[in-house]
Amino acid sequence: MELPRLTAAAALPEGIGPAYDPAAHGTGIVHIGFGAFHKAHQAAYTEAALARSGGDWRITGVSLRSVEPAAQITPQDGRYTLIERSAARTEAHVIAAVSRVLALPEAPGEVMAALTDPACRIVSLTVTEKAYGLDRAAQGCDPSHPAVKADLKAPEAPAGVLGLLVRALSLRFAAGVPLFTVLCCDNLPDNGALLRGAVIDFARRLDPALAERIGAEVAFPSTMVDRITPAATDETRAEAARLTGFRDEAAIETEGFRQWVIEDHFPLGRPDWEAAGAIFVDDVAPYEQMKLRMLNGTHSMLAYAGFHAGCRYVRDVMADDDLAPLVARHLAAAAGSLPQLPGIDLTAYAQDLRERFRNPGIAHETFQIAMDGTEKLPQRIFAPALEAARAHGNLRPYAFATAAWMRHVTGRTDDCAPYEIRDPRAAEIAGRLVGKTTAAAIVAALCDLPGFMPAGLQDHRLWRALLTDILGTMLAAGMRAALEMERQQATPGASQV
Ligand code: CS2
Repeated sequence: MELPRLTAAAALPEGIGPAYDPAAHGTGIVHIGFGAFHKAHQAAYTEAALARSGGDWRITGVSLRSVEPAAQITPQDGRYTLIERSAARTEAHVIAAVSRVLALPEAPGEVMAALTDPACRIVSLTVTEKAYGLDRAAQGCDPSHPAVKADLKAPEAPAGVLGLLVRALSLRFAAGVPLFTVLCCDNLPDNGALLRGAVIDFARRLDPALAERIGAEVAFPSTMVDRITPAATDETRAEAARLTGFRDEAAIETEGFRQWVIEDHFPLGRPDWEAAGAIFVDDVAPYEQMKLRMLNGTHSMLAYAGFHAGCRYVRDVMADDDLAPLVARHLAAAAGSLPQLPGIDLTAYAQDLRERFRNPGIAHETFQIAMDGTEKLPQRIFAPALEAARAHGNLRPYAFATAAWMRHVTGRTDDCAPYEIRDPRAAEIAGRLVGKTTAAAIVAALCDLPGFMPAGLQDHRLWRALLTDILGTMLAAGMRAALEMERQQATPGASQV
C-alpha cells in the first residue's frame, strides 16, 4: 500500500512533528545551497530556535543549479524528516523551519524577490568550497571562475553566489532596505572574511561606490559548522517512512552530534540558535582551524587511502587494522599543529572524532569525501604541513595524505577499474598526467598545479621525496603495501592522541 505523502497536514506520531505553530512565523532567512548539510544542520538549529523562542526566522531555501530539492519538497509544504542516528539509537523529527525551496534556474525572479524582501535579514550559504569563485591568495574573487565570469558580464541576471549577493545588496541599497547579514557555512578558514573579500572585489569590478558601502555596512560573521551528513539513499527514505508513517522524498539522515560556533555579529538580529547548543564567540578562527585540520583533514586522508584499500564507508576504515592506526596518527599530528583553546581538550576531541567515524548507523562513503580534493587539501592538509616544514616537524602524515590524493586522481583502482574524478580541476589534472607514469613525474605535475600547493612545500626537498616514495609504493605495490610501509615507519612508542 502506498503511504500518504508527508505534508503540513500530516498527523505525525507523538514527538516527531514541530513543537510550535510554523504558520505563525514569517521567513527571515534565505539559504543558498539547499542540500543535505543545510537540512541536517542550520535548519535543525533554526527549528529548535523557533520552538523555544519564536521569531520570524523561517527559511527560504535556494538551490543554484539543481531543480530536484525544490521538486522533492514543494509538494510536502517544505516539510522533511531528519533522521538522527547515533550508535545507541535512531530518532526522527519532521522539520518545519523551511517555508519553501526555489530553484534558481526555474525561478530567478522569485529568488531575487526573496533576497531583496526587507523581511530577509540573514542570507546563509552552504554551496561547497568550489562554488564561491574565491581567489584565496588575493582575498578576492577569481574572475576566471565560470560563474564569476558570467555574472560580471550579466550582473542583472546572476547565476552564481557572488553575483546574487551583490545584485541583491545593490537593489536593497537603491530601495533603502537595510542590508542582510551574510553567513558563510562552508568548511573554509575564516570563511566570513574570505567571502567578504570576494564579494567586495566582485562589486568593485562593477561599481566601486557599491563595493565601499558593502565593506562599510554588511556583516559577514565567520562560523564553524559540524555534522557528518551522508547523501540520502533509498534506505533513508524507507527509514523515514517506517518512523513517521509518511512517504518523504526529501528525508535526510545524519549523526546525533552537531556543533556550531558563530561569531556574534548580526546587525539585523538572528534566531535563538543557542536553543540547540550553538556557541557564540568573538573569534571563530581557532575552532575552524581545529575542525578543518582534525576532522576534515583526517577525513580526506582516510577517504583516499580507504577508497583505494577497498573500504566503501568511513566506518569500514575504522574497522580496518591497517587504516585505523593511520587515522590515529593523522589526528595526533593535526592536534599537535594547533594552539591550546580554552575549554577544549584536543585529546578528547580526537577520541570523540574516532567514535563519530565509527558510528555504525552512518553510511558515509569514502568516495563522497574524496570529491573536490583541490578545493579541500590546501586548508586541511597543506596549511599544517607547511607549518611542520617550517618547524622541521613531522611531514609524513601530511605527505601520506597528499600522496593518497595523488593516487586517487590517477583515476584507477589497484585493480585498474576506472572511476570518475569529481573535482572542478579534473580535466586540467588529467591533462597534466597524460604520459606521466612514474611517481616522480606525477608528483612534479601535481605539485606544480597553479595556485594549489604553497611555495614552501612545492620546493621542499624532503616533502617531495616523501611524496615520491609513498606514491611510488602505492602505484607499484598497491595501497595495502603502502599502508604496511606506514606501519613500519611508525616510531615505536610514539604518542598517539
Ligand atoms: C567531509 C565533510 O565531505 C567532506 O569533505 O570532510 O563534509 C564533513 O563530513 C563535514 O564537514 C562534517 O561536519
